[in-house]
Amino acid sequence: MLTPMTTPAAPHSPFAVAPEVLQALRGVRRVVVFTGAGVSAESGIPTFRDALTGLWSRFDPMALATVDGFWADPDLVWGWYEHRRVAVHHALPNPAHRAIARLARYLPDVTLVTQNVDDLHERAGSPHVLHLHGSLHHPRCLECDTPFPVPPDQAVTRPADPDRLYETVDLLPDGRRLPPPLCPACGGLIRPGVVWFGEALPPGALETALDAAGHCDLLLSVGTSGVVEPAAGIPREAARAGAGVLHVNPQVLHLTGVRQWQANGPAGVVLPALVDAWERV
Ligand code: BJW
Repeated sequence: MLTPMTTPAAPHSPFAVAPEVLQALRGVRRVVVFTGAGVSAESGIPTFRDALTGLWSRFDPMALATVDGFWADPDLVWGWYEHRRVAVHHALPNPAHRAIARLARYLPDVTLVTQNVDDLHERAGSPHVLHLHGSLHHPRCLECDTPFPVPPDQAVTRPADPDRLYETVDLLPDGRRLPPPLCPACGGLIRPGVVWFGEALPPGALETALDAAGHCDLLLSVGTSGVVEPAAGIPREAARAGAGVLHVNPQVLHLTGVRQWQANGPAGVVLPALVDAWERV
């Protein structure tokens, strides 16, 4: 039976968790939390596909988020990602990240799987985060995969002095083109540590996430459009295995299948209320 819950969250009021959702939370032990860009939206980090504010409404994903785009214009791509990496460093975890970290403190088995390339779950206190799409904070060599450590709070570019690994630069408000540093091991271009379109996910990450989804009682899907494969298969796998799936999203989703619910509102409002209610059931 489809049980939609579409109670809107009024600004500045606690979110009312629907009785059928509370019922679904009762007795749950194994939980997968699956997050997307929406969980970080209230930290000021743009999503990808929201109309007007999403990154892909302003930037071309084929030019910026593919290996071919990087080969075509490495300075454009490196500069864009350095701008985003430093912006994330200055952002703070929001109540949604903190509520998810709190969940793991009283439920026996919580697996946190994120599509996000920021580190806000970790900074909110979640100790083990499975990053399906890599991380802005771990650039590496395009050719030999050697990690290339960077300062967290400053953008870097190729140095004029060949004895140095990089030089730090000030960013302009809208970003700027920056030649990527070169790998000290092989001389290859340093690339962002994220997963671009057409690239494989980090080894073992998808398998671990699918295994957790296939053995959970409930999957909480937070702030994702669910259009990017193979990540979108994770909630599907939980549903296939008989778990309940609860979607947290301000947009009303068109759900099909049994034991699917939605809580419509910003994650930073819905999740603290949900976790409060969960602690009491
Ligand atoms: C809120 C909120 C608030 C707002 N609170 N919520 C099958 C069919 C069709 C295509 C494919 C397929 N299989 C593979 C593909 C191709 C492709 C793909 O999926 N394309 C589709 C888009 C058409 N997939 C790939 O290429 C993947 N690789 C692959 O399949 O490789 C195969 C292979 C195997 C072996 C060897 C070699 C290759 C890789 C996908 C990589 C995705 N990368 C990106 C960019 C990362 C780097 C960067 O940051 O720049 O990852 S794309 C982008 O989308 C990013 C995200 O992680 C990902 C998902 O987006 P997300 O998180 O769902 O964000 P949005 O913006 O879409 O949604 C936000 C949601 O939040 C909305 O619903 C809002 O309403 C909501 N929201 N405010 C709660 N306050």
